[in-house]
Amino acid sequence: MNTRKLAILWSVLALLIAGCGNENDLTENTPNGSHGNISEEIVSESNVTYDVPDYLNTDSILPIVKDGTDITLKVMISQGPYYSNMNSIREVYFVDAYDSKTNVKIEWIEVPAESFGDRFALATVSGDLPDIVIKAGFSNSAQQRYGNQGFFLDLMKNNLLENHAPNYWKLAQKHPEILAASRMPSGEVYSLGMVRNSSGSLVASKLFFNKDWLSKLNLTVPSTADEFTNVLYEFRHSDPNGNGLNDEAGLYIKPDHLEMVTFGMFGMGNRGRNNGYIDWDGQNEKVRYFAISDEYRQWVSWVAKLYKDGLLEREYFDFTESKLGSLVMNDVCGVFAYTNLSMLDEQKQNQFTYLNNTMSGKLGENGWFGVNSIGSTGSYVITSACEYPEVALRWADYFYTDEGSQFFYYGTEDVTFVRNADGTLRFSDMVLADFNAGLNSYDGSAAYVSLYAYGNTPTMTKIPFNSADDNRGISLEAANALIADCAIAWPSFTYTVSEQRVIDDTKRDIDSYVSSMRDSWIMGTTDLDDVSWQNYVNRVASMGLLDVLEVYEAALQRSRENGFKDGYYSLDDFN
Ligand SMILES: [Ca+2]
Repeated sequence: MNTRKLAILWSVLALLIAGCGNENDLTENTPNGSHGNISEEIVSESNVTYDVPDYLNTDSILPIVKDGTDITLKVMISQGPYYSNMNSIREVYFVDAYDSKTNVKIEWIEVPAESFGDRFALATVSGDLPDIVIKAGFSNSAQQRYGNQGFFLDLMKNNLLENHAPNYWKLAQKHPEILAASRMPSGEVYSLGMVRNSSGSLVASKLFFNKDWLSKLNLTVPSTADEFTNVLYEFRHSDPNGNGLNDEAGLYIKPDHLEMVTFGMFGMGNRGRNNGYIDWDGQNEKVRYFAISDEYRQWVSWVAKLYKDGLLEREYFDFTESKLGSLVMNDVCGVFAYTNLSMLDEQKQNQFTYLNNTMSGKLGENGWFGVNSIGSTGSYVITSACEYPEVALRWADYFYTDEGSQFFYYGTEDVTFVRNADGTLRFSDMVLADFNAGLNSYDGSAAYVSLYAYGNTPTMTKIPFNSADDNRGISLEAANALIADCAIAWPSFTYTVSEQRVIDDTKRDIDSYVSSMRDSWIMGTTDLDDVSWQNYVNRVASMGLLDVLEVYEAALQRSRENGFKDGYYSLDDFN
């Protein structure tokens, strides 16, 4: 492994690059703040007067603080795979290079992801809080708890977020889901999240079809539920791989992906997947728990029949990505759904095509359940110990610009990455040397450039800067074809403490009962007859469903107050 050599090289390069400066202003907003030594006042466009600490550089987006300023921030990072194997996080190109760009020194506190929760809890007790926490993925309820205890800084206070994270703020104005996802019921925002502003990352599940098999059997990509069932039947029974054996598999699909790609044609899951079986009942204008709807009963009986007829693989409950990969490589799998095609080599990927539109059901219902929200939270938190919150916010805000996004994911052009003729980016041969020599995985090699591996970063997923597998090739084409049929997804909402209790207890129990009934109906261990169904509906009601719905009504109402509007995505939003 050449990583030590790389690390030395990085530090030499960082010195060289530091001299180049970075004058490209990507925002019209002027940074400003309310902390530290006040030397001047700036009036913003909205005529709000605010104070700017004298150490902040206000002439350009970088450096963050003026030359000669001595500011150190303590950043606690939750290290997943790849990073925890390194001798030091400084082996990552980003780390020293960004220090040079910002004039801000970072003292890294490296904590393995497995022990992060305990380690951070200890820091709150010992009073030794870092200034910033990155990649920890704090849940909304954890944010609320630490926020209420005074450990996390409220970024809405003194308009910190608007003034010192102008690029994040601009995205949040364009996509109100961002604040709807992160704003607490009492108004605080404790974290920045990953902004999913690409169709590839929004469409969480894509459905793929073997082109050769379709053409051999004279079939087209399905547009209705019946056509889909027929494709499954013909693939299973008409020897599309042409070996004379009835060896073709039925649909082999992860259970949650089966729901993501088929609920829509049964008229369910019309606000994305972030809130489980909760969606919007447009007719009655209220939230709905659709797992007790007639539509859900029809869906369960359809799946049970696929299972009984062998059109759904018996082992789909125990889905693994590697098994799917091997079924496809052995040419016995003609249809599957997944986030992307990374488990296949490029030649195999090119054998697959995708839906042109979402499939429709008997009454013409369509839509897609497998949709993520643009807004998420928990990737970047500033603690109450931070003396320079405006610096800390600007440190992350850069990653929500095009230029900063490119730097975050890929580093520096002609050093860590090169630009392809079509405008996409790829890591340089030097970065991928270990990968090409078979000594490291692609992601493992990329982790020596960026903090991105395993996600949870304060970034956006805009193309071409984020080129995760979802954002490339046929997976991206499949997402682009569906995105206009996808309703804007509700984010994971925030709850009051008492509402959270209903979600954690009542809803969890209901969901768990619902899953067990679903599985026993699909496998045929319980008959899905009127008596069984009515008992199930009654049981869900008796477990406290009305309380759950009430919580969602309140949460949805708050998200609307934060600007969330129903609508559909448009591909143009992301180009
Ligand atoms: Ca065959």
